[in-house]
This record gives sequence, C-alpha cells and structure tokens, in this order.
Amino acid sequence: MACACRTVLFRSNFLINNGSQLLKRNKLEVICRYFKTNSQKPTKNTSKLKLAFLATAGGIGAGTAYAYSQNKERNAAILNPVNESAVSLLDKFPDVKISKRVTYPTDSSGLKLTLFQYTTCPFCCKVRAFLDYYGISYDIVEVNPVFRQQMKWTDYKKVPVLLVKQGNKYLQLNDSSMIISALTSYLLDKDVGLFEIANNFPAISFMDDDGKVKKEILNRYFLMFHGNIPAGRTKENIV
Ligand SMILES: N[C@@H](CCC(=O)N[C@@H](CS)C(=O)NCC(=O)O)C(=O)O
Repeated sequence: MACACRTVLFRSNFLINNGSQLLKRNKLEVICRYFKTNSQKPTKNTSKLKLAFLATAGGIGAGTAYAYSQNKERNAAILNPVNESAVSLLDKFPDVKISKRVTYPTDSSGLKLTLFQYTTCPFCCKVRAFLDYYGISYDIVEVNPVFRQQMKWTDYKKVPVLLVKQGNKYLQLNDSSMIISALTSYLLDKDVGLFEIANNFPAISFMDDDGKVKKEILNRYFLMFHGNIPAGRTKENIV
C-alpha cells in the first residue's frame, strides 16, 4: 500500500511542475489522499480478520443448526404414532382389464379376489403360491411394469395389491406378507370380517437414514384372532 502511494505522490509533483494540467493534478491529489488515508489505517486488517472470523462462526453456527433440525425431524418422524391404515375401502372396482382368471371348483372360501401383479415379481409369486395352495380362486390384473397404468387408481406404488370384494365395495390389501397374514387369519376364523382383520395391520411413516419417507406395515407377520383361537386348534399347531 505504501509503495502505491509513493508512486502517486511522485506523479503528482511532476504534474504540478508541468503547470498546465490542473485538472489532472487535482484528481491525482484526491487519489493520493485516498491512498494515504488507507495506509494510515492499521485497524483495517484487524476488522477484516474480525469479519472473516464472524463469517466462519456464522457458517459453523448455521451448519450446526441445520444438522440439528434435520436430526430432530428424523427422530420426530420415527416417533410418529400410527398415522394411517394400510387398508382402504374402494367404492368401485378400478377401470382395468382382467388379464386372467384362476378358478378352483373346490374353492369354499367365499372370497372374490383380484390380484394386481407382475408375473415375475417374487412377492406376487408368494401370494399366488398361497392362493393356489389353499385352492382359492382369483382374478389377475397384469400390471405394465413400465407405465403401470393399471395402478393409477391407488397411491400405493408397489405390487402385489389384492382387492377383496366386500358387499358392493372393494377392500384394498397392500404388501404380500400382510395379504397372506390377513387371509390366513380370516380363513381360520371367518366370524371376524376381513375388513376388521385388515385394520390390525396399521401403516406408519418414517424417515430413513437418507431422509427418504418410508412406509412400514406393522404386524404383517402375525395372525389376528381377536382372542379366539379356532375350535380344535392351538397356537402351536397353527404356527
Ligand atoms: N414389501 C412388499 C414389496 C413389494 C415390492 O417391492 N414389489 C416390487 C416388485 S417386485 C414393486 O412393486 N416395486 C415398485 C415398482 O416396480 O415400481 C411386499 O412384500 O409386497
């Protein structure tokens, strides 16, 4: 800074001697004064340091506050109480084409089922294996895995989904394990309605470690007996 000032002072003197460029001289004097003033302020560096320190401290503070709020949000979501049911009751059958009907003449379940599936999906295969083993008839809606237009009617984004006719409504069951648990519970004790059984599998939402909202269906590996073990059965021989 001092060096620059010296140069300007020299040029200023030169112009004064020259005598003809008064205007330029004035300008240079102003510049010269500016440099002088600057060079005479040793406190400026200190204030720059202060500013840098404040900016760093502010950055750290803001970062910590953000991380804290994220963490708090994540924990809060995990601790959410059960907030919705995994089942819904549709007023009408979705506007989709049945791809295939699987019929067992010996079926005595009384159930009217429609399975939304991808043929190659292992979770769908699990549900089909269950229905076939117990000889329960069902219709299949093959979902296009790319466009998934057969699933436009639901917010649930996965297959299998099972629709069960209940009077003039349709009970929607999501998740292969929940479907099998609900149907097994029903077949073992038909006195409790399937809708009532299905409400024992509530869904909770939570945030995973990557901050993604996920849904989990509770109780899906359990059978629901509402306190009544079917006649002639024990918990042990059911399981
Ligand atoms: N937990 C679910 C998993 C179902 C699942 O992940 N299904 C896959 C197909 S194998 C799916 O639909 N993924 C979403 C997609 O394809 O868009 C279940 O057991 O039903």
